[in-house]
This record gives sequence, structure tokens and C-alpha cells, in this order.
Amino acid sequence: MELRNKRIDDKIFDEERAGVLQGWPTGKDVSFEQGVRYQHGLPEAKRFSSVLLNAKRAGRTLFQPRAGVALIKEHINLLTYLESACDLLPTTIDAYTRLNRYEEAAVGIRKSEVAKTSLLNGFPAVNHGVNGCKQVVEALSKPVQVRHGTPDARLLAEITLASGFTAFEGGGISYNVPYAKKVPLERSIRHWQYCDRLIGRYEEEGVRINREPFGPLSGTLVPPFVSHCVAIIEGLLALEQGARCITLGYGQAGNMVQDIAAIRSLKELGEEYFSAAGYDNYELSTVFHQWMGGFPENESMAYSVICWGAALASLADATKVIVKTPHEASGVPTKEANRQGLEATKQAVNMVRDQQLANSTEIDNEVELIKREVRAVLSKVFELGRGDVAAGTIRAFEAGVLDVPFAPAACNFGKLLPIRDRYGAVRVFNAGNVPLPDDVLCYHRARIDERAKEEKRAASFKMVVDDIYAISKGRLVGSPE
Ligand code: 8ZB
Repeated sequence: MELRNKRIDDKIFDEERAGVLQGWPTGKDVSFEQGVRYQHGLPEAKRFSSVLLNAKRAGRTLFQPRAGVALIKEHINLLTYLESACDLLPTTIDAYTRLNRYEEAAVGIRKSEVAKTSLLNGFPAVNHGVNGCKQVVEALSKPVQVRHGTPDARLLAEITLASGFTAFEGGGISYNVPYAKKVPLERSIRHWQYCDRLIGRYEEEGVRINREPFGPLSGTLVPPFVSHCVAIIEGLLALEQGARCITLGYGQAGNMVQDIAAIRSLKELGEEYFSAAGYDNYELSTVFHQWMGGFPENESMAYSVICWGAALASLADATKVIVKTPHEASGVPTKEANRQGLEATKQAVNMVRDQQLANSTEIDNEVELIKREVRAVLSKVFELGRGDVAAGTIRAFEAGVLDVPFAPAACNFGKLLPIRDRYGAVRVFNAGNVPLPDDVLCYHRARIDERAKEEKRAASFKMVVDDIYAISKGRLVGSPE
């Protein structure tokens, strides 16, 4: 049967659920009723959506790190150490769990106990089960989100939501295309419809769960319209299953005008598409990710990247900012480095939080450009799906109408090629099959030609590669010295 953006039938969901909970022994400890009761017992300060809503009303930008280690006690120590330097907490899930390889996660847990250090790159929440996860939630006084990268997150969602986590990151596109190679898109979208339906069921019991599609995708020169299209589609899919609190994300590209315009257009387009689809009873917020591409190894240089992203997040009025660390180039950060990234971010945000940007036609023009691009692509998506966004998304990826640059998934077309213009804004060098209007394509082309002339070389794949490495080498635009 073709995938549709339709609420999963209750009976089908319940049957599927019985199977999901058998995926690993800890599944048998999950009780939806107990989960609802436990969630109702949480104080307001530990509810992700409440903290987001308050920040949105106050016009503040919240800080959130990424963090996760193998063992419960160490994970609690880590989050306790970070808690006083941030507003929202994460639990980053390890790579075995993301791939549903719970046996190997179990080995990682045992070896970490022996080694007395984490040998997993995150917290294996499924293996620790409801009781283990509750210990984490109970030890903290701020809301905790599950952050991962899992194409099939059904069991992870069941366990963590029953344990008092109040936010869940991901989506059927954004946790497949940049993360997996061979998972069919239809399958990951269907599995995420299950996660969203589970959240819908919590919502129906009066439990608000925040849902955040993963905005940055491949994190490498992603034009804003590409990630916006995916974010809006995943928002629509989540709303249909009953999610009511959506945070749309965007990864910093580096050019100030483009980054501010991206957050503004994301908010406005989200509202436009969600209300056009008939949803009105939802909360929408935004998240700005500090630079997701390659980082400088030099820690002082890394701080500079972190702080520029922090300032931009605040100037763009994002509801929260996801913070990088000075260890980004080398791997999972120590807890000290993680906290240092938060402290640097806080200083930069605090220095610009009371400042307003002057009106700028440049920003307004960029907002309009992104909106036109998104509308052109999404109207084709709806057309391909004969009005259904889920069916349209599958066909759009097949046809290259939706195309994520530098993503590993086989279901991605991979013809869209971005390049920076002379000001560092990400432009479209080769649109592949993405249906951008002719005048928009000409505009991108003209901006790229301008840079090529400046650098006295033709725009080429070499220029793209130079751009990919530029920030880690100390610049935004990959121009020859
Ligand atoms: C898509 C997200 C990638 C980012 C960070 C990476 C990178 C991954 C952990 C982590 C702290 C972890 N990341 N796993 N940061 N603790 N267990 O997510 O460094 O910035």
C-alpha cells in the first residue's frame, strides 16, 4: 500500500506496538498508562515545551548542548555538570542504538563498566530501559530531549517517553537521508509516523511532547530552502499524527544575511504551510545549530566559530541554539570542553540579546528568495503526491526534486551542488532536477559568477571542495589565498 500522510489507525498501531515492544527485553517494561501518569507528575520546569514557550514569549534564545555516555551514573554526572550552564538538556544516543543493534550496545555497556570510561558514543537508552532512563530524568531539574539519528526509533521513543523525556528529535527524512545508506525512505517515514502517532497519543492524554525535525541534514553547504522543505514536510507529517509542539531547525551556513533570513523564513513558512493544511492548534519554535560542518582543530579558532554562531542565533531570534564544543574536530568532547562551549555561547548571546538589527532590504530580499524557492519545490512535491505530502516526498526524492547535498543515502538523488558566493552565502551551482524558477537560478548563477570573476577562476567542483574545507582552515569562503 502506498504511503500516505494519514493518521495511523488505532487498531493497526496497537498491533504494531506489540511487536515493537518485543524488539528488546526492556520493551516489556513499557506501559503507556504508567508513562502518561509519570509524565503528568513532572514539574513544569522539566517540561521542554513549557520552557520553549516561555523563551519564545520573552524573545530569548535558549542554550542546549549535546551529550551522552554509556553508563547511567556517568551520564547523570555529565548532565549534572552541564545543567547549570544551559537551559535545556540532551541525551545523545549511541550509534549502535541508532542502528537498532542492542546486542552490541550491551557489549559496549559491559566493556565501559570494566574500562571505567565510556566506550560508546552516546547513551544506550533502550538497553537501560524505563527504570534506567527514569533515573536520569529524576536526577536533573531541567527538561531532557532525546537526540539521536535513528531511522527506526519506535522502541527508543516508547522507552524514553514512558521515562519522562519531554522532547524527541528526528524525522523520517532527516534521520535517514543524512544518516543511513540503504534504508528505504518509505520505511523510515512510516516508522516515524509511528513515533509521531505515539506522541499524538501522549498529547491526547494531555502530555505535551516537543518534536524537533533534525534541521541541518548533511551539515555541509545545505542551501536554506533544501532544509526548510524537509523541515516543513516533517512538521506536516508530525502534526497529522497528533504532535502539537514543533521546533523547526536550521544549521548555520555562515553568511549573516542568509542565516538571519533563514530563521525568519523558516518560522513564516512553517506557519504558512501548517495553517494551509488545516492545523491551528500547535506551538511552533525554531532552533539554530551552530556550524555543523568541519571545524578547526585549534581550540581558539573553534571558539570563534562557536561564538559567531551564538551571536547569529540570538540576532536571528531563534528560540534555542544547539551548541558546539572546542573538541568538535576531534570527536566526542570531554564534559569540561562541552561546558566551555556553553559558556562561550552564553557570553556571545548575552552581548547581543538586547540589540535589534536595523531594517535591511538585503535580509528582506533573502527571505523572499528562500520563500519562493521553498514554494516552488513544495508545490512540485504536492503535485507528485497528488496532494499527499508523504507520497509526494517519496516521488520527489526519486525524481531529484528534493535533493540533499552530500548525503550518503541511496534514495537521495545527489545532483544538487552548492557553492558559496563571494559573501559566503550558499548558492546553487548545479540544481540537478530541483525545480527552481528560472529567474532564481539566474540569480544564483550571477552571484557565483561574481565570485568566480573576483577569484579569477571558473566555478568548479574544486571550488566546492575548497568551500567544504574553508572553515576548518580558518575562513568562510574557500578562496585561494
Ligand atoms: C549530528 C550531530 C553531530 C554532533 C556531536 C558531534 C557533532 C555526537 C555526542 C556528541 C557530545 C556525544 N555528538 N555524540 N556530543 N556527546 N555523545 O553531535 O560531536 O557535533
